[in-house]
Amino acid sequence: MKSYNFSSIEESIQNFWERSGTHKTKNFNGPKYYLLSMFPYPSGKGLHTGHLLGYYAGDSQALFKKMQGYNVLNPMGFDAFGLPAEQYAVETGAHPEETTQKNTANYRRLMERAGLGFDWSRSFATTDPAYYRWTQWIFLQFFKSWYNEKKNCAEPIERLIETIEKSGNHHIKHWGKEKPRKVTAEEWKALEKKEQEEILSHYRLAYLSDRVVNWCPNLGTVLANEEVKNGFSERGGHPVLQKKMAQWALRITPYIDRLIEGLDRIDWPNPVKQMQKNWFGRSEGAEICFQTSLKEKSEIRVFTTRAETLFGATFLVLSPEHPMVESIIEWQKKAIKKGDEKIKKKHHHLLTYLAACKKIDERKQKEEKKEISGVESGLSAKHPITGKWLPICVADYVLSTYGSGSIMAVPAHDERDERLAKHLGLPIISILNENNQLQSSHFLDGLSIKEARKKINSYLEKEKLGEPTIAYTMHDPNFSRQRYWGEPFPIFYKEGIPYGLDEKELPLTLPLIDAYKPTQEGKPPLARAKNWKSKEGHPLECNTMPGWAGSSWYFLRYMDPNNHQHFASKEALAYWNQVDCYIGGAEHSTGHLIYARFFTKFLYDLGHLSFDEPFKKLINQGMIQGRSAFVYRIEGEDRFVSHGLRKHYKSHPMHVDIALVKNKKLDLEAFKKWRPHLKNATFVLEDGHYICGEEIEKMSKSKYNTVDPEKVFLEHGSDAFRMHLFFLGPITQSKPWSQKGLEGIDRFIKKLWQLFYNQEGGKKTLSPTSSAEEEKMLQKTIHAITSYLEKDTLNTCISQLMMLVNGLSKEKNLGIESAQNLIKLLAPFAPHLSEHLWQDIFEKKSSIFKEKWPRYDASKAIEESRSYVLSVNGKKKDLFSVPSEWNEEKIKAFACNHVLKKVDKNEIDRIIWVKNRMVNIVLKK
Ligand code: ANZ
Repeated sequence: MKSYNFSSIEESIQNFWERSGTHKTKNFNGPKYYLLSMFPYPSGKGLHTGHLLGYYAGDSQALFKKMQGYNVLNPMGFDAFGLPAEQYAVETGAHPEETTQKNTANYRRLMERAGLGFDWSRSFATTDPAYYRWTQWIFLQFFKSWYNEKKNCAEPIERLIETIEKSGNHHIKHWGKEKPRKVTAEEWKALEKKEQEEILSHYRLAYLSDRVVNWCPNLGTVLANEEVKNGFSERGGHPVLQKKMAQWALRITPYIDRLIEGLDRIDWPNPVKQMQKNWFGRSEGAEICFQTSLKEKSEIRVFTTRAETLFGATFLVLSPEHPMVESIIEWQKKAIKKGDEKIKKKHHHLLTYLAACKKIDERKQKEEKKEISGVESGLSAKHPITGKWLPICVADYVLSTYGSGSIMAVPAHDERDERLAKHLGLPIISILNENNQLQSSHFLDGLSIKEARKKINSYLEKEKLGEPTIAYTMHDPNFSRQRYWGEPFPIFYKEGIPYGLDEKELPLTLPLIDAYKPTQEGKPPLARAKNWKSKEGHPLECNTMPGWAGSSWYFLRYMDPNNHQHFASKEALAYWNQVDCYIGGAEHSTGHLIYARFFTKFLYDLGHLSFDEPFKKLINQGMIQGRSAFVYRIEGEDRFVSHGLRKHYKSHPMHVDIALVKNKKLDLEAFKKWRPHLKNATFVLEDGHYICGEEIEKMSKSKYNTVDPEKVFLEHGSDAFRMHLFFLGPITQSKPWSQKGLEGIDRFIKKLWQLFYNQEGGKKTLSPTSSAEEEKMLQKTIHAITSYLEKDTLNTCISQLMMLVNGLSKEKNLGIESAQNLIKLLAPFAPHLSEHLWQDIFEKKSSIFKEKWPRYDASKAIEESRSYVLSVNGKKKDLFSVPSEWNEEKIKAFACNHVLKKVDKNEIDRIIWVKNRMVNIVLKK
């Protein structure tokens, strides 16, 4: 081969890998390393450069670990349930599985073309029934478990039933907002099955709850918040209403403290840990009880983190959705009947206010403008200590989803309370003096804030007026979707009560249906299936699971993907254990990475895993940004001005396809072809060229700045692509694509090629020995690349390789050992080329990845030596050189040894050492 022909080399090496099973991983084979890249959703658009950066980074690490002697697991699969395939099905009637299979095959083809060393024998898609059988099985475990607060872990629901049978449920903590009915052991035994089930549902970790959802009647589906824009569906622009529906939820709340604690034990980027903490939004405070004059449900419990301000509370505020609001309306109606004119007015205000609050878009706008609004209800509540009556208001700055959905307003010390107090003309009492000590606060007067908080909290607890509480911003996530393309729930209903299917009946596969849309009555698509019933004829659940069901545990399945008895065998789980390094985009910081940790902790509680954190180390790859190109159209004309001459014209920029631009110069003919309506356009040139403007933006088709990986494979090869992506900058940073840099990599590869092949394509002769200079260069590079790989700084690995190749190019006759070490160092970064050189130059039959990573030998890496004059009694006798890092003692000893043949050791009186100059041996007189 005369010159580097990447396309034939890459093809034949990929065939070799496939034939010889180079990247296949066996279980239980020495020390392990589990490297995982986040699996993609196989969309119709195909792989993009950003994906590839992450996969390449993971792959190079995997290859490196392999050569270091680890048994490496580096798998890939597909997260294939989801909306785009379903939408396509709705539009075309094609089964989503067809689209999914087509896209999956395309992704795999591209990944193979990219030379990624995944073990495809372990691959699966979350849509495979053999996989989702276990997703359903895990859901059943959630359904069949509860959270035992005393043991702080999940347990089978049978343990709960045993406890209730013994001593009722009075002392058992439940986690939901709605309270379960409290029963004694005797009462429990007397209950009907249905009633018992109702109680248990308050404890199960998968449970049904009425949730307010975005319901779009025209589309007949529930939409995620992101799919609603200003009260209308993003797709189709139909009105969206808030509607209560029974939805499955997973009880994550009992796990939040453990999820926070676990963050201290994992090597993850700090921003991700912080984002998760913010998402949980843990806040320690107290709930304080206020009584109203209502007969039923007369109590309001407010959540506060500032209990010491209790004497500064001058009114209470309920969120518009607070259940007490309905009772207040009833109370108002009664008062109006009795002729209370004041309440009549307040009633009217309240109804108008509540109607306004239902319009989500208006509410959002208000939030953005930080406007405060609210109304007085006319009802009051009694201060638990002073007994004063405080007005109860309704205002939407109090969120129904946080704490208890109601607050005590302390307008002197809280800004929003103050604004509402002024708006409604309610009193403001300051309870802090200039020294920040409590005042106007009865038995708290004179105390510091900290002391006062402690005192009031213990007082409230003792008097049963309140209790310490922890509030979280995060809620139990909704696990139901009204869609077709998701896992069916292994649940059937008997007399309206949900029951789990027998595990032996799994997988419950998706039924065939006539159209992938809701029924006319607005039931989910699965309701269209004929005979969607359990074996006994009970109706099956018609919702399906959300996209994140399958992605929350997939890393466990790769360990043992073909197991039919269990989601993975105990041995495989114990051997592969945690993922050692997980690579993926930062957009998954809160969703996926919280749910995967949650599932892991749950499976750990049930004894299925021996670890409770899934990913030991996490790396977020940065984004590859696009380098957009612009032309400047002169206003009102079909004329364009070159970038440097813009100041002379009034013009506006227009994106131009980067394929038409080389070194900032626009190909005018190609441009006219690209935009035929501008074929008569003229151009104001500078130095004979049209120079485009440039800007770094997100890569996107609409900005004409995308880089098609297939084109790069075709024009430069995948090894060049990989090294170029690394060389762009640190993997964790976002950085712009550079076409020029890619050409630099081509030159580097060419230079490397020429170390081994002459102009005619013949192999160069290698010397049996390597020169000291070569060895020095190699050892330095081994040391550098090894430590950079450990630190994941792949960009510097490439520059080290470049320096090495430059250095070696100056040597006349490359030594065999140096050449072999060079190829090994190159292997994780240019796997095809290295494999080719290994087999062609050294006529090896087995893969380079079976070779050991070169070992750093410090003694050969000596940077420089120092020469010293050796004198005896001040007379110059000899010259000698020693490694520069030697210390005084070592040099003196060396010098002595040097002269010992000539003089007796006992004759030496003393030794004088002058740094970097001389050693003078003074003999006894
Ligand atoms: C009295 C008080 C006095 C408060 C004061 C603050 C300052 P974090 O730290 O975020 O947990 N609050 C409670 N529930 C709320 C809800 N559903 N919607 C809006 N605000 C709510 O904040 C807790 C504080 O936010 C609580 O403490 C409560 O107001 C308010 F000088 O109670 B505070």
